[in-house]
Amino acid sequence: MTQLALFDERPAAGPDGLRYVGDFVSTEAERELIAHIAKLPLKPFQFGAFEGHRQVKSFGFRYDYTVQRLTESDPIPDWLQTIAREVERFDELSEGSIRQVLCTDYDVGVGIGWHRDKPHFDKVFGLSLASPCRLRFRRRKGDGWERFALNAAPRSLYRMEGEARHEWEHSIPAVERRRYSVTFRTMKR
Ligand SMILES: O=C(O)CCC(=O)C(=O)O
Repeated sequence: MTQLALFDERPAAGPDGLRYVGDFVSTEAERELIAHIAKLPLKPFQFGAFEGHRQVKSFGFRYDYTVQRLTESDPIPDWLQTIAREVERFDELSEGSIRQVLCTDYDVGVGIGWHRDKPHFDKVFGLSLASPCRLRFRRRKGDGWERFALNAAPRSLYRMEGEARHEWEHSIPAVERRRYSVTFRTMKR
């Protein structure tokens, strides 16, 4: 499923631990993934008493903000296992390292605010589908912020580990066209 990379490197001046590759999946695989995601019982992201505008479905585990802990979710289905194995090979991880998968549907005008992923997870990979987004990064520097942004093209994959994952926050401003993403996470030992 992996295609010839447009580039596969730490983007110039980007945070350490950020890796990006274009055309990680083919247009056909992208269509199939979107068709699968569209059939999922997606629900608005629950943040305690608040609801986000993006629609999500977790597999493997999900973080429950009400009880503030990780809870088990439905097992990762075969169609996501296949792509999870591709992601593991891309980052030379052992098979089965990815134990959490999150499918997200961002309607037009929806984004995600500044955050770091929960500490229970280790490496984080994001597959972008259907439309591009601006993946923004920031970390404290003196009284201000050090900033970086990456244009994540449809079918591309990014990886966050090390500083990009633990020191920098990331966010996505409101998307102009409907975007789907599949987030793959390994677990902290
Ligand atoms: O859609 C994406 O690529 C980012 C998702 C994300 O940051 C998250 O769900 O925590």
